[in-house]
Amino acid sequence: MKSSVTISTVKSLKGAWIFQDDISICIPKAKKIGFDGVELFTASADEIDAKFLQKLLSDNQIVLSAVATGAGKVLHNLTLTSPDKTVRAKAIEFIKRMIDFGAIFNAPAKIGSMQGNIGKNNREDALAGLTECLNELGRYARQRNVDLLFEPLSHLSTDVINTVADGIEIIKKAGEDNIKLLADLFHMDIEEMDIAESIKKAAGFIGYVDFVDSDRKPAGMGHIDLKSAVDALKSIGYDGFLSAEASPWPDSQTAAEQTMKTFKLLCT
Ligand SMILES: [Mn+2]
Repeated sequence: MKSSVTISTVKSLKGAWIFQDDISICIPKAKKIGFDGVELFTASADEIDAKFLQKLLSDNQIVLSAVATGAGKVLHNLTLTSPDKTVRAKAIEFIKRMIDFGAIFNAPAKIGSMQGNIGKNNREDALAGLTECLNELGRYARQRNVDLLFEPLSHLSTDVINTVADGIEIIKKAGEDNIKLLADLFHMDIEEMDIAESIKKAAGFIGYVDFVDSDRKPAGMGHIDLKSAVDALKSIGYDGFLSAEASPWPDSQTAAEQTMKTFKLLCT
């Protein structure tokens, strides 16, 4: 398994990112602590110059593990379950640009909060629309030789897809085998009966793991049984990234170091 750490370049937002600053500052820090990769949350796909990022990555001998698409919702109000067809089309375009950007670095795009919320709209229509969007985006990603990551979120964040089982079901319906499940341990702690059992049932589907503890604390600073989760990942032969998508608690540097300590203890 490989380690990664989240970097947000959007200073106006508060969220579960270990680092929140310019990539020229954060990437060397991530390398120094020992991470194999960095995950980026940016306002849009054209915020960062790809050549600049390429140079930073190669100078620091570190890779881009994934790109997040959540800014499409939080900054631009776009979701894949909007009843408004124009909004859905814009959401798809936003994600396609992120797929393009990630693909330069062989990094998949993450779809989490872009699934939106159904609220009082028709659930069947919303899920059918989401399935269609995932199919289109999965095919788009495949043409660029990258996976697409779909993430169930807890009911505190969405009423669309909350559990690993429902995530697998919609991925199967979308019908593209490069669409992988993103297992976020924070969301799973809220929604799953037994995190390790759910991981085992998701064998073959998991393409990325958000490595985080309860209440979005850095791994090792909460009450999730991370050892049993990691052992379950080992048992299904998972060899992808464990990405620290956690609060910078008590501060970025400590959160990053604590995550790395936990990663080394459990995963190597
Ligand atoms: Mn997540």
